[in-house]
Amino acid sequence: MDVNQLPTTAVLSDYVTVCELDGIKVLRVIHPKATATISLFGAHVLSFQPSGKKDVIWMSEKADFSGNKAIRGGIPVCWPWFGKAAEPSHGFARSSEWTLNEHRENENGVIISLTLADSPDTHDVWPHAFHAEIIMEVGDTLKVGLVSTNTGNTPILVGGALHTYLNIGDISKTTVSQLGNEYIAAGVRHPSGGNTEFDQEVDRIYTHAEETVVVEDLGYQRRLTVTNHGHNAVVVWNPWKDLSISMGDMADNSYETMVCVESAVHDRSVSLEAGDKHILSTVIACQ
Ligand code: TA6
Repeated sequence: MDVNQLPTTAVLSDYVTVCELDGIKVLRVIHPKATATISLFGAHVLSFQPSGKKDVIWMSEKADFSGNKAIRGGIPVCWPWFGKAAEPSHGFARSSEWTLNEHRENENGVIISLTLADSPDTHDVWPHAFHAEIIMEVGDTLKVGLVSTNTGNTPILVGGALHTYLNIGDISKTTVSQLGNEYIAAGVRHPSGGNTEFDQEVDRIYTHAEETVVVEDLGYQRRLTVTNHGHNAVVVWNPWKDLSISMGDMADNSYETMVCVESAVHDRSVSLEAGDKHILSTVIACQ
């Protein structure tokens, strides 16, 4: 996606403009440290490129930007649950319209905060009062924090994931490491050597990963790191060929240049009493 080609609809500051991409409103950050695009639909980071480096975040060339379905690629915000714990899969946050709360900037980068609160629409799928905030810090690295607050009077259980799609040179020359000694796949626990390479579909929930997970990308001759907090799992996903072909919003061979490394609460195990907050975060760096 060439962010410079998108038509500008408003200028918010020296570094932040608003533009439109098909049916969605996008914040475009162009700063000496990095460029990024962030959709208000889903509070979704669409792109992040530190100055002088290749894109760090992968976006599907067939992604749907109509605002009618979740966007394939970027950093979907899966909340208030991960996966198929309830309907819709991965929660409703990634297909909700968020509100721009704040933008700030200095010589190190730009900070953008977006919020979502409960409404009659969210009560239809999840009958709870809440406030959610996504804080994105675009600079040499990309930091994304998801703050969940229980604004009701009864306890709530939340899970979710910052479902980051990383842009890599070649999946067959990529290793993800520091993943710990156990993963869950299709509901079954397996011992793990702590690394994974890819020659078939990988869809694993690593329950004991280190704080920083390393993605060694020989294709682009670079190393990406993903540092997580507030999570209880790191999910690693590559759909491989057959699943890519079956998905309408992925090109058949697109699995070759992406891998998801996700900061996740995979089991809705965060219990928030009235007024409590929880922060799930991820920091993505490129070396
Ligand atoms: O995080 C991995 C995963 O839950 C996979 O099981 C896979 O289906 C993927 O997310 C994408 O889910 P989506 O609902 O976006 O098609």
